[in-house]
Amino acid sequence: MTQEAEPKRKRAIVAAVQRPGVSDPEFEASLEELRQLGKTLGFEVVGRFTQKRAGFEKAAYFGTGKREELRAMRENERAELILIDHEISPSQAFNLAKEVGGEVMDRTMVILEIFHRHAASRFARAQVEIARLGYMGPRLREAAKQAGPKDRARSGTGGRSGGESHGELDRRKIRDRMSELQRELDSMTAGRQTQRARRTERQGLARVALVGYTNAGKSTLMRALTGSQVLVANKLFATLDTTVRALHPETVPRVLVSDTVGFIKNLPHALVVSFKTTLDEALEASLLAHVVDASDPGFERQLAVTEEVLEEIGAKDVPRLLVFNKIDRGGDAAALRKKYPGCVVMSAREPAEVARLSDRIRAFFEKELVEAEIFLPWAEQKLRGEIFATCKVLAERADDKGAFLRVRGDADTVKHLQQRYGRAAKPRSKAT
Ligand SMILES: Nc1nc2c(ncn2[C@@H]2O[C@H](COP(=O)(O)OP(=O)(O)OP(=O)(O)O)[C@@H](O)[C@H]2O)c(=O)[nH]1
Ligand SMILES: [Mg+2]
Repeated sequence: MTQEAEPKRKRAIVAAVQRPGVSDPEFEASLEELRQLGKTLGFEVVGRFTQKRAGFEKAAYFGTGKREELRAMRENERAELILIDHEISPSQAFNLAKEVGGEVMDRTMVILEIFHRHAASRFARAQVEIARLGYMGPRLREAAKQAGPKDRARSGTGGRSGGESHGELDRRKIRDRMSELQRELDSMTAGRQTQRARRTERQGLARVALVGYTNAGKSTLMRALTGSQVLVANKLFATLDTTVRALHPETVPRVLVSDTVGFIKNLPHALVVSFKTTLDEALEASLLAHVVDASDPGFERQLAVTEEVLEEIGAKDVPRLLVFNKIDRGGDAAALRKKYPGCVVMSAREPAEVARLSDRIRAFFEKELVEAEIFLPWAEQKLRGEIFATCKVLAERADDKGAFLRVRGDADTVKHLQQRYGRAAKPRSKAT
């Protein structure tokens, strides 16, 4: 794979076939995004190469004449890499590289490589590796097929058991490694679920998740809303893990904010699947703050892509708060407010606007709150802390059996507390 500590940046050409249904602006935006993705990987993008075509050429993506042109351009520009703005088949990639020279990376490969480099936690690394192996498997098979007879002949004399070819051996290794990683993930998921259950119990259920296209400003808002130090970077897919913090200044009950992995057009399916676990946690939120970069000319497409991915991972029905961010850089605030009623238009750089967003989030959860009375027997006083941490206590009175707390809190939390202490309050004599 591409090396980390390279003295000089690799030169790359972005290339794509424009099919009939794809408009020029859409096509341009997508190529520009691929260029950004390439830059995120540290490549120097030295050229762009396109062809209008009814469809992808079956054997090698571009038509015959165009492959010749691309080869000449690559040699001229001394480019080592061709980045293709679609996911192409293993044999297309193989054939194209053979004719054009250099290394061919398709959009999926580029995104997988970025995720691979940015994955920091054990959890994220395992998720990315599974997705990568799933992607690499068919490509190794293709390489083995192309090496064909030679590969077989070697396997006869080599020390491999059972007469396996290179291809078969690699395939088996990949399968084994994938199931090993999956087991690892499953055990980590179990741990995370317990943690999550504890957290829910301890801290209440008011959760808002920041979701949206990559680079929209989710982590910046997370920092501003919670006063925490999460990673903010002007690169794509800076965040791969879900982090959770309390909305600041803290309220009772607390509102928890989570930051999530960004979305992108044609997010490789393997990544959607493997990041579902990470996103699940966020999607248990009662509110999704969908952050959109209002200053990006392609924001509407990005908004639509995010909605599609949310639907795909089963979050279609979670209430949304649409947040148009980066308005200091550009965008038409009045038009946005008109077209998207109820949206927030803001800049994460303006503390007053962050405070307004914070108020909107609080208001959402306020509406969900209920008022109720919780009875806390004298013997259970050590649990007062939990009530005070999860609900706002409005009034308190007491009799000889215990305390009665008038609280305002999340309906589920209040019910849970009432059941827990209410039961303990009942006389035990009648119980069998
Ligand atoms: N001008 C301006 N820049 C902003 C604003 N919000 C965020 N940014 C910048 O946009 C870039 C991306 O911000 P992040 O918060 O890392 O974006 P993200 O949505 O978390 O991105 P991923 O983690 O890659 O999905 C950073 O350079 C931020 O400083 C804003 O309101 N105005
Ligand atoms: Mg981020």
